[in-house]
Amino acid sequence: MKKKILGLLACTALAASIAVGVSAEDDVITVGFAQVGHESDWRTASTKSAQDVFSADNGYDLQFVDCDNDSAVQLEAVRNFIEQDVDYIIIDPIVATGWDTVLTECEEAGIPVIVIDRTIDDSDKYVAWVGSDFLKEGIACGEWLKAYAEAKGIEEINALVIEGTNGSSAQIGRTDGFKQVADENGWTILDSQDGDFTQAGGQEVMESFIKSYEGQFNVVIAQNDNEAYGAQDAMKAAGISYGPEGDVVLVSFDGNKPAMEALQAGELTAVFECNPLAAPAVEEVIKQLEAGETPEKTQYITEGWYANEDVVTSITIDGNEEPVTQMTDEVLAGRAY
Ligand code: GYE
Repeated sequence: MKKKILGLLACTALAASIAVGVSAEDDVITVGFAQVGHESDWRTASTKSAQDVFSADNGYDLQFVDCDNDSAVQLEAVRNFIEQDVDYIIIDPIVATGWDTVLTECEEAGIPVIVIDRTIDDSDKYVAWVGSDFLKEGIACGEWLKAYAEAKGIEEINALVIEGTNGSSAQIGRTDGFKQVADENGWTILDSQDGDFTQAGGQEVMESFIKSYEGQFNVVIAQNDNEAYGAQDAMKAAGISYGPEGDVVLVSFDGNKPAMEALQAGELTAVFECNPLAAPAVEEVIKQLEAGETPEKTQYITEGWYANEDVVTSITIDGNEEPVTQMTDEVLAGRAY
């Protein structure tokens, strides 16, 4: 329970002699992490990143709860952390709303909350958020598709969207960002359904899309890699070709290594990265708090845009030109996750 002995450690020789009597265990920082679940490769990488950073060797006691995509379980996990009087609470919010009451309880208990990855949209009672700009990811996808369609002579866009878990900020941002560009360009979004960020969900949604819209669509937007794998299976089974050589443009978000390999192999047309390695930035926040400093409240992790071909090499978002990187052996070799 570091926060309770911080004052002592900061003091005089007398305090130092008291601190000598404090066992090594008391220096350990206890961190409770209410993780979304284990639905995707991205999530596995996020969990591993937190376990690596908040390890016993690094001086932490990580209390990890896999909330299995259940908001009630996640609220309960946070309340249990309060009960245990942990030093810090990390929340990756399954959904963006419904947080103010429990965050008020954390505040009253004097436990700083750090939000990671997905955002909380109905409360500001947390010290920092570290994650990705999901709206920008959706816009990037749309801007890339616009440039790609122009370069390839694709005149009409009839898109199907396999959404992530509805109500999560990742789903909301990616949906809104893509829709914004679709509306600007008069594209048709034939349908948009929740695949829950899982491979099974992606496959199920794609199978039902094929039943309803076979022959009518030329773009499938999967809001994460795993849903894209499910969509591939469904399209393969129905004899529908996809990827840069196929009839359907298939894109995903996240860009974990298997997806980047699939991208290079022509099984995906483009990938909009979302970086799961936020834990080092969260540790920085904790170090700043330990030092009595005030961390930046909103911290974005950098990410990039990738394609199988080099027909589109950059896109412009909010007036800024951003590169689109062609997936090659070299780029693949440099990927950290
Ligand atoms: O895209 C998906 C995961 O919140 C950004 O959650 C994250 C999303 C990610 O299940 O794969």
